[in-house]
Amino acid sequence: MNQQWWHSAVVYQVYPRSFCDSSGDGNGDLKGIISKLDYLEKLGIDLIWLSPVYLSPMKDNGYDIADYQAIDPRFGDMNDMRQLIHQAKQRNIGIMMDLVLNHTSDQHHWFKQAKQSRDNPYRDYYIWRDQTNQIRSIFSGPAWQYDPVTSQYYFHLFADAQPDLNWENPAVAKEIHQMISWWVEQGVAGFRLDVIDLIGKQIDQGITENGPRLHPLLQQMHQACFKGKKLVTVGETWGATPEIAKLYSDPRREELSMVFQFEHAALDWHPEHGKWQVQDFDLIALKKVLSKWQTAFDGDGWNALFWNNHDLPRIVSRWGNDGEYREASAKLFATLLHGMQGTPYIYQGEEIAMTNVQFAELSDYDDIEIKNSYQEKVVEQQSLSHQQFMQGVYQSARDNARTPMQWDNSDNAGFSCGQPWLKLNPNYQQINVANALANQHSVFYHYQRLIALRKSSKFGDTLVYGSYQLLLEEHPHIFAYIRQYKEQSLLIVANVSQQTQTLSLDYKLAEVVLDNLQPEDESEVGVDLAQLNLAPYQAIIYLLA
Ligand code: TEU
Repeated sequence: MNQQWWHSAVVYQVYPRSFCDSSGDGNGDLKGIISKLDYLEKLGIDLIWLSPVYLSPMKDNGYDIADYQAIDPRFGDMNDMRQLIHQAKQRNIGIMMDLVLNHTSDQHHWFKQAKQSRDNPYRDYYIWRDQTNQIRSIFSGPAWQYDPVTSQYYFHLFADAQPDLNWENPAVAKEIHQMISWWVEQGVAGFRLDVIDLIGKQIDQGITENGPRLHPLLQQMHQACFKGKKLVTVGETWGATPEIAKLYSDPRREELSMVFQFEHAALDWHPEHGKWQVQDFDLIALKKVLSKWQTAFDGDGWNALFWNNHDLPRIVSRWGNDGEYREASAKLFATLLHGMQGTPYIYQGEEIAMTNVQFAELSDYDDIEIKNSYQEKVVEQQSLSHQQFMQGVYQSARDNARTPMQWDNSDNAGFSCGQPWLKLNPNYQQINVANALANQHSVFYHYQRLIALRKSSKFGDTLVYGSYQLLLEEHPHIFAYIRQYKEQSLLIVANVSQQTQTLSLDYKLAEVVLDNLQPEDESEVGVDLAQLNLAPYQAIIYLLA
């Protein structure tokens, strides 16, 4: 395989509004992020994926962009952005910008112009029709909004305040390429491309995802913006199968470095109610999906590994145990992910095992997806009761990931000295960065060790490039696999349950590399893999003889 610098990188996602507020207006900001760079350097990450900080009316927290080349005043200004890029670079951390290219805000000057008349030069930057079709918005309701000024409908796959760009129009591609190249000149290290699998759509044929124009458009973008530059790019692709993922990330095709696939992330969603009514966790199914992705590429692509992001519930609450075994289960999921082949992504707060939140009132929540879905499912269709929906919110809503970062046990968890834009999780008194840093056995230091292992001369090659082989495929509680590179084999074995599990593995042990329950204890060297006892949520990396 052709080795790339980003193969061994670890990415940390910052959701700026909730990370750290330096100004006291209740919104996180760029200066706040700068003040935490030492913390991120200590964790050991290489890249920050910065969720959108551009000028935005914040209908969807910045995923509705009004100006791609201006910073929203809530977050600071372009000088702060330059400072962030510079200060991060001094710590060998690169900044990945979030490119939202499927749509803009309705406050973008292109859309304001486009709305004025049918013959406005910007009209064709967006998608207008006299008649609608059956396509639905991902945020509920029809994907069409009637505009009385020009008596036509415009198309929006997300909120009506997020009109879709018309990628059929070459002028759109040209403007976007110029904008991306401008960010490259500012010294960013790469990009995350929001819902990129939607840009090749053919609306009149009812095709939104994976449309015929998608890959040609990405190849053009690569030629115009990425080629020959030291950049990393990751696409958000909800509809990717391994075959589709190869189209994006096979280096010979010159499109993207890698994509996020979501097969595992939607594994427990209900066929009809989706995330609002989740089904039981099925470890065998999870192993099957992740193992399929681990073995799918063989050099023709690369995995982006993640449990969490700003759209997903916290992994420790979702499939771990956020009560008695919060720390153990958080470390277990960290071990499983960082033991795999691909580039790991950590979402802010994951490294201290922040949990989901349960606010009493719907009005305590901010997310447009929650509000629109409530309107559709509870108010209009009455297919879920208020209680059922709130249960869904507690399990899967996006705001679970968006409560402010918990830095210490002072007011507002040290996130802000003002009124935070979204309520905090009340558990910040116990779960916070200050506590984590003070305890050598904390989840934070487990992440730090995992990152260090990936970069170590002893195990790095195996963790980054080793082949993957799943063991005990049908075991309902054990997730175990082997990574092998040249002469070295690592066994990663985890007990994803609250009971002790005993198992027998036909391998000889050389060394305990990392044990989530006893990080510094070497006394296990005498362990017999033929008779292995794993405590609840124990996860161990062994070097095999
Ligand atoms: O997310 C895409 C997306 O489809 C999610 O909204 C997802 O469908 C939803 O959480 C599942 O119920 C991206 C961004 O990550 C998200 O924050 C934005 O809201 C969305 O695009 C629109 O830009």
